[in-house]
Amino acid sequence: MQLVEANGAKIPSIGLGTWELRGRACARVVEQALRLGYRHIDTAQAYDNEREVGEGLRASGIRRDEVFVTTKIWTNHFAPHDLERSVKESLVRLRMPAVDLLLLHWPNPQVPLAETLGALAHAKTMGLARHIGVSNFTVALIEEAVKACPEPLVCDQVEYHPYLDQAKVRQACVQNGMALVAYSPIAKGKIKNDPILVRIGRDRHKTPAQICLRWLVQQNVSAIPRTSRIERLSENIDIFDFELSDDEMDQIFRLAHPKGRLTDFGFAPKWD
Ligand code: 1BO
Repeated sequence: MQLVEANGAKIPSIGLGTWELRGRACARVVEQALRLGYRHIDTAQAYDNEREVGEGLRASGIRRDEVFVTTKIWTNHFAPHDLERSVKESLVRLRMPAVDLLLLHWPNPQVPLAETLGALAHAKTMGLARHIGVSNFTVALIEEAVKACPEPLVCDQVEYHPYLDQAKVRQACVQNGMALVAYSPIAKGKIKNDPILVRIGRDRHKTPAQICLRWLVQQNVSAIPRTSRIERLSENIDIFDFELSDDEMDQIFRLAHPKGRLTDFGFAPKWD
């Protein structure tokens, strides 16, 4: 598995996203993914599945230190004291002494960012996380966070797929030595009949989803496709035996459009 290196972290370029996976189905998909070769699992307090992610990992028989596990702190726990307590609760649910990557799930303007980042960095120095980062941060918020955080931030996890232009966020990540981790990397399945991706896929004997994931990985992005279908797991990691040409990469970049964003909430920041 290829790795994305960022401020000391080595993040496997494909991971399993678990947003909206729950209960036994979640544990089963995590177990199966690890058996098939995944070494990166992404969860969050808000997904209500940390317990099952831990169960799936233990059931897989893969050693804990071989798997890169990310969790994210929900915004109502951003006050410093609360943050530490909530991270400890996540670790109890996961049954792990530490996660590999701990993220702030969304910006929360109600709590001063520097205070939350101080607590996040403290969680790292206490050994609760090997690395820390942010999610759903805009360029301005990345810049503010990098300046305010006493420890290096290794990533911004954001929605990214061919229909959403993330050039500005990507650039800010590169400038700050951070990785971009892409959630919804196949646009929640909306790419599957895209004529450009279908055509490139036909030439390459790959599916549109594989073309999409390969396009991300070639940008040094780590992608975390979610699937509840076991057969899709193998498809999503079978992308390391071919390379898209510059022209193919450009054709896919041109698919972005202003209405491409799929995940937006009232509490989201003003996007770039
Ligand atoms: C509310 C969840 C967004 C993606 O992590």
